[in-house]
Amino acid sequence: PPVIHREDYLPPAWLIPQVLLDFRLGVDATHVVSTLSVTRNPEGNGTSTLRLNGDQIAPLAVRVDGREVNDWRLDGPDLLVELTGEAHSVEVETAVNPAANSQLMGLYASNGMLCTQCEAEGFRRITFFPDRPDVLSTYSVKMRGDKAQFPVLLANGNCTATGEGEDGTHWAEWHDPWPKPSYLFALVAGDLVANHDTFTTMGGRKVDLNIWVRPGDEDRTQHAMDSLINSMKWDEEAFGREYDLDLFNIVAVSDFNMGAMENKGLNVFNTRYVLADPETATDADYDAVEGVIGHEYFHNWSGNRVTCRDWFQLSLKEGFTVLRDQMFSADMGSAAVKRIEDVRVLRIAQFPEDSGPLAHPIRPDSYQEISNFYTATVYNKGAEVIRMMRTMAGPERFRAGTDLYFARHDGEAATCEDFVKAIEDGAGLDLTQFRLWYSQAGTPQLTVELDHDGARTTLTLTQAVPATPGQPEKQPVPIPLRIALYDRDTGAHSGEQLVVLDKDTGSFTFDGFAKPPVLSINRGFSAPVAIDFARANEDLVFLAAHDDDPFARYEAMQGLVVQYLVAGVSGRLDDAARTEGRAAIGAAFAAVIDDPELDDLMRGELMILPAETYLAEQLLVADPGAIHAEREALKAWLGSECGEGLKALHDRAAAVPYGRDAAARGARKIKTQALTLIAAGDPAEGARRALAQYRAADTMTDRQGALMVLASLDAPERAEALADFHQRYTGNALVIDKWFSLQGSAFHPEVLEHIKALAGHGDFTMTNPNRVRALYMAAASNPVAFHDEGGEGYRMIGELIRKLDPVNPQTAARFVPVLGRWRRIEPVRAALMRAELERIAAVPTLSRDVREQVTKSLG
Ligand code: B3K
Ligand code: ZN
Repeated sequence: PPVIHREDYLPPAWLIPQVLLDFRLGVDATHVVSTLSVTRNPEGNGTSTLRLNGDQIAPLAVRVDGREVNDWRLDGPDLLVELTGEAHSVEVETAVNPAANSQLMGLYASNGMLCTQCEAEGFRRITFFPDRPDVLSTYSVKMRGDKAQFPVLLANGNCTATGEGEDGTHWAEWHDPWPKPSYLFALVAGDLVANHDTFTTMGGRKVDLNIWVRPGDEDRTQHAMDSLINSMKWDEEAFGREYDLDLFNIVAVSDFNMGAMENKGLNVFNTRYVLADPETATDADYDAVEGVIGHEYFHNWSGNRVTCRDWFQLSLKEGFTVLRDQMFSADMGSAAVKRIEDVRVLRIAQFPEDSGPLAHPIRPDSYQEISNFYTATVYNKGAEVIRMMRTMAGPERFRAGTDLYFARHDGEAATCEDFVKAIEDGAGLDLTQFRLWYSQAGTPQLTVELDHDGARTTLTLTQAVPATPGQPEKQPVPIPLRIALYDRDTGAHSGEQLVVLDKDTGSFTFDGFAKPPVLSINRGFSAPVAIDFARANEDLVFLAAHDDDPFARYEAMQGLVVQYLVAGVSGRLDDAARTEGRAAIGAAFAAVIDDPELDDLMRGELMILPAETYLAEQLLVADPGAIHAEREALKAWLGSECGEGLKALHDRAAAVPYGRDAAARGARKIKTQALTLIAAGDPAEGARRALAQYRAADTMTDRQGALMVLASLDAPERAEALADFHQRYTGNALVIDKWFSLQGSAFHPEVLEHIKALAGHGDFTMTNPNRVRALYMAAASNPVAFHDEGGEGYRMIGELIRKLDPVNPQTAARFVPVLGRWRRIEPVRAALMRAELERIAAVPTLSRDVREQVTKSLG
């Protein structure tokens, strides 16, 4: 497949100021007439050929200025039309079969309704069009369909007219006044009901808000509506951004490739990010709904009003919008906990990407299939990069920078460079060297040394950006580090400072400490780097107890555990070191369990042990079996060492009544954290308590937490609870997803057998991405299942990829990176993983999506 390079960008030869779309809707056949006003782009190359992209569609008729023409040509999937003048009307007819569209890109059917997904290149599966984000048009849409089958007809913008047709049909016309690229087009037709509310913007515009769901689901939409209203208000206050239409529609669909889509005025959502009530959604689900509703809403400015010039600029909208949704969620709840969660996601999902065969800069240089670049790097590292600019500028100057960015580029298709320039000009920063964060892949490795001599303390920092595919040599990047130095005796520091390391190595000196101070570094995770700093357990215990930066406190706890476990799996722990390491962790843990100053949400965070993938990341070559065993052994030790404290914590939390406030949510969080460790230390006690928690549960948080613990136990209570759960929630797809997922993630000795049985269960289907992910993403992230010594887990994922690829290539490609990690895994497993990739590569009919990921993973 051809490789597309960022350097080859050329402006479009033709522009399309206006589009008229006429749909005759049917689940098996939808007929589309598209009328484009076409004008020559003065900035284009002057060609007379109009290239309209297509994908698995055929032109039924082509008309230029009203007359049918026959001299059009096909170039692969694209339609080429010769134009003689400067401006023409070009009309193309196509027909598509939504029911047969299992890729869920373009126009497809989901539960009898019709909906669209166009980002990045789905519009070309509906009609022929210059399907690139720098062609902006105003859209008028007319759709006609059976009134009983499709009582609700929605598209972008405002509804301008409706009417009844003959033989039970009706129609609606929609007009979106804001020019947009084709990837933001959307249409929905189906039997839907709305939760309706209104919002009045800061400028006094009254906006109608609707959250559309299938009849019966409307009682689970209030949290989404509250989140939407909070988002609209927050964006006015935090970024000065006001909504710009009289209507905002959200539609929930069950078959969806990702989380949600920010189509102008008509966001389409995966049901899992809309529907929530205490009986069926966990507290984490509530947070995810709030975050995704915010994310898509914020795209209205960062993405829609200012869009991307080309897909290499994806992080322009995604990195910035992730930062905005993170800031929003931080303001809505606990900022400290939110930061810890975001860093955990970055470390689990993005660090491995950055150190593997698929590593790419946040602004990639080339791609074969753009769908493969909706990654944790573009999204989450992209957000971290912009967050660093904010840290260096401070909040007010950063805001001046974003104001300038929106003012300068409103209505345009912009580049990452435009964003950096606007922040540079508006915030008054010199970002010359900082731009390397956009062009270099790889997580910078920072080595820290702290020397104390007399009254002078010297901090020496050394950075190295690792080589990544296609980038053997790297330059040093500016690394902004928030630091504090603690006096050991007073337990206080004299103020936080920002140091920026912009060379390979740099030294910073500090005076006034009689004894060597304790360094708190990268506070708030001010830079997305990996830190190598060998420190005494004593210092980490000190910070875990004293640090006034909550992230740094969490980091100290993690550091204690990471140092211990990594030493353990590397065979570097003799009996004495093991005893000392455990004692330090046990003491820190006991302090966390008891500390009356801690709120329970934060306590719950501090009790989460580092993930196995993150531990593997610390090793050049990892043995997943050894990591799992060492981590489980520590859990068991902690569970019995702190057993009494954990049981008391579990009892206290179980007595807190239901509420949505931080205290009640915190209680639910520590309830399951405590239960997990109790079960590790004493499985029988764990099973007993888990079953009691399961039976008494008045929320999904408690019920799922208990069931998760039971699912990993070889106890009689396990089967009983799993059967009850399935029967209780039959018919509720999102909860049945949980049932699949928690069995796929279980650390159960027979988990592979369980997964095989679940794949044959009547509720399993390959055509629903949520269901596929529920079972198989759980399996692929479960070290016991995936890294099974005999290679059974690798074969299972390999087989899934081969089976899923013809159905839904985008979702299939998402499973390749776990196998692509083989170079960092011990040789026996590595060979099995590689063999599985080769088996996939041998399939001649692979999609472009899977082909690109597999080739790069083997390369
Ligand atoms: N912009 C969409 C992602 C579309 C992915 C298409 N493969 C969702 C989001 O980031 O808001
Ligand atoms: Zn986004």
